[in-house]
Amino acid sequence: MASDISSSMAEGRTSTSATKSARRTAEIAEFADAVLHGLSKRPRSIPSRFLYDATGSALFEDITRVEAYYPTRTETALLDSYGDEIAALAGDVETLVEFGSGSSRKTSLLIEALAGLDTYIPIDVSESFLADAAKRLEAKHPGLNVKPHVGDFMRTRNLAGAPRGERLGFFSGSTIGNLTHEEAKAFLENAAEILGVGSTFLIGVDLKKSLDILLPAYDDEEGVTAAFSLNLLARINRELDGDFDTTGFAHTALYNDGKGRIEIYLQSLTDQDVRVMGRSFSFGKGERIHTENSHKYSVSEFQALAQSAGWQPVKAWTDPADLFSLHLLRLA
Ligand code: AVJ
Repeated sequence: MASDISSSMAEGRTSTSATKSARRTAEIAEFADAVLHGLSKRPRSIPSRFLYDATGSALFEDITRVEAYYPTRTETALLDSYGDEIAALAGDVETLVEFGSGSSRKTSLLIEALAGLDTYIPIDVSESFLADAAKRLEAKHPGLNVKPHVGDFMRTRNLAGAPRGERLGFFSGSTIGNLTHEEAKAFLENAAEILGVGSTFLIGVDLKKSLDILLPAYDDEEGVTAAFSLNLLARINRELDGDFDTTGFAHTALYNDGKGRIEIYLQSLTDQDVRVMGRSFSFGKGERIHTENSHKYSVSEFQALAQSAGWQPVKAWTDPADLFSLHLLRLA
């Protein structure tokens, strides 16, 4: 099909091995640009999406099983408790569109609650994650059409060739917390474009809370989060010919009250020089690289943000300890 071939060049449902290796080369070039630029400017920062290579994504999966990391199990419990009510409010959903291929456990709970669902479209930049997710969900939900869409959901404008149907979007895990308020608004506007008028959108959003709970969730005693952060330096060493001493930097998490977010840094433990792609970077002791933000919202703050992007709040659910929220929105 001609439309499949053309859409697979930049984004689409299938790709050849030539397309895959071209994509890989482009990915490394983009990583190189971001790292060289990010280490040269002050304050130093590298965009958080680069934390999620195959190793980083596997380490993030480990984080979701750490006791101190409450978001995943709390959101799963909310879906388990309120899936039927969410499905009833969303109406006759035919197509579920997931932004990021997500954890199949949470997606399965939602799929089970949506009685009339016939198509599931996960959108993700990683073709291999998509293939895995598709296989698992197809096996678990016989009769469900799974149509993975390879692409960056911040840039995808439409799902070429995908069935129209009544659509429900799903963006779980408070991944939206990685984005600044401005970026989150742009994401919600783009999702409105993709999903279309009449659709609904279910979003998991982490709540503001006591630092006694928040800080350990981003700096667990087992060191899983530290390993996840430090993998960024290991990735630079692997892909960009870097010589970071990964024991010379420490994972640091703090809460920025003004911005309502956890900020994650890698902090140099000594004065040291590091080489990346033949360029040298000097770090003073205590100097840091900003690697990730995790924004927290009250229910009303998130509803106001959604409204500013054209979405109407339908209902929000929270757990008894007020750790996490699920928001159902509608596009009128
Ligand atoms: C993947 C963005 C949802 O913010 O909780 C967790 C990322 N980083 N621990 C979060 C993360 C370190 C996570 N999100």
